[in-house]
Amino acid sequence: MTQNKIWIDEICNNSRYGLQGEIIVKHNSKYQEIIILDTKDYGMALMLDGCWMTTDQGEKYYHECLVHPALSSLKNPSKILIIGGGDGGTLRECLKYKKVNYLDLVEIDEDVIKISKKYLKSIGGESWSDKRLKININDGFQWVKNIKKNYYDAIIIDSSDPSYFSNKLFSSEFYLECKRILKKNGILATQSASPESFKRIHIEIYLSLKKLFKNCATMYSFVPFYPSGLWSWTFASDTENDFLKNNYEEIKPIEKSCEIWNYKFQEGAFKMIPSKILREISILENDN
Ligand code: SPD
Repeated sequence: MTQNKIWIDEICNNSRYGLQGEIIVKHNSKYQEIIILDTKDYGMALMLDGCWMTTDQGEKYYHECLVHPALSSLKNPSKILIIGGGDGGTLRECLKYKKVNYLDLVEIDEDVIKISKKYLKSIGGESWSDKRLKININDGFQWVKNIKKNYYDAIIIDSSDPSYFSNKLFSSEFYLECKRILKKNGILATQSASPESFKRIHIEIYLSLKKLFKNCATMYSFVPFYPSGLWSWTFASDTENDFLKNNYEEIKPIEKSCEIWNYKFQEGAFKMIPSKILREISILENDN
């Protein structure tokens, strides 16, 4: 790294989450400002419109938790939809499952994929050329409306935080379409923001999904440089059985390939619900 190091902060509410490094890319796409910062401790870091999306060294805390609770609970995770996921991390984790034979990745911003392929090689890597992958440059909300019912085994929503163009991906209307295009035993997984920095949004995501699906549960863990560090992922399905019970024979090699996720970690993370969140959810549920 040269001497041109600067600090870049994500400002969320009244707090800053900062990394020091050299700016490698600063580009305005049709949708957003894209920055790649070369940092000493976290490798390349991707920022979209002022929010940290991922870092070479921290991304596994996020992508492993988004994908494995969902895919490892399915007997036959064959057809998968990823909404967003332009850095390739969610894709990489999904492709670890041999039973996945088709994967649609729907990303609205083509430039995020182009830049990630070039500068975040350690994240997407070879996954981008996997024959099972079909990249669709499209709006995720429109995409789900146009798919026939009972189509996917899993839908994985790897969105940015709510903003003027990602808001729709947090709406009940969108979740209802997802439910329609999921197979009977299918599962939806979504990043569900920070219970600390985005408490209202976090609770809304859970309650919206809980209304629509028979089973719904949230797991909590840490993601470096995301606001407050404490993050969450919510899973929903209409199966009669507890979808959090893992019955997948490929699970051991997948656990071995992961840096963060394993089944025991998952069990704990689903129980790690902050008391204040439990209380608020219970009050809101009783109000309705
Ligand atoms: N605060 C950022 C939340 C973004 C979650 N998705 C990021 C994309 C990483 N694949």
